[in-house]
Amino acid sequence: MTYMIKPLRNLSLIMLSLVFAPATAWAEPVVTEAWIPEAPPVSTVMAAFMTIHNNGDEDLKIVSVKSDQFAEVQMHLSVEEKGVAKMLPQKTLIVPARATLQLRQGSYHLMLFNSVSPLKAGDKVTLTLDFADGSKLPVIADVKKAGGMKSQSEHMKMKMDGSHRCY
Ligand SMILES: [Cu+2]
Repeated sequence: MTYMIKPLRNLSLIMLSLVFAPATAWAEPVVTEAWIPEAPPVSTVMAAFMTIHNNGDEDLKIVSVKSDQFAEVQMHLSVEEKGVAKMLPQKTLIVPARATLQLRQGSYHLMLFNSVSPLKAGDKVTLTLDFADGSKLPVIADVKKAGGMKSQSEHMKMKMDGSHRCY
C-alpha cells in the first residue's frame, strides 16, 4: 500500500505548488519584437515598433516613453482621413487586459526625435515605458534595416516634406 500512497502524495504536492505559483498573479507586461527602422543619418526623427503583451486582469496605461538616446519620444497613432495620412499624438496608450497592443506601421507607434548620436543597424536602444501606476519597464529595441518596408519610407517622407503636421 505504501507504494500507492507515495505517488498520490507527490501529486497533491505538485497541485499545491501550482495553486500558489506566483505566475498566476504576475501581471508585468511582456514586450517582444521591439525595433527601430534604420533611418538616413540626416533624419531627425525615427519610429519604434513593438508588441506589448498584457497577461494581467487589468488594462495597462502607458503615460509616457523616455530614452536617453533621444531628446524626445512621442506616442502616435497613424490615421487616414479623407485619403490623407496623419499622425495624431497620443497622451496614453492602453494595453487591454489579457490582450496585446501592437505598435506598428499605420497604427500606434513611437516617434523618436533628435538622436543624441547616429544609429545604425545592429545598435540597441533602451526605451523606458512609464505606466500610470508608476511602474517602469525598460525595453531594448534593435535598430534594423527597414529594407523593403514601403510604408516606412512613406512615413518618413510624410515627415520630411512637411505637408502633414505630426505634432
Ligand atoms: Cu509618428
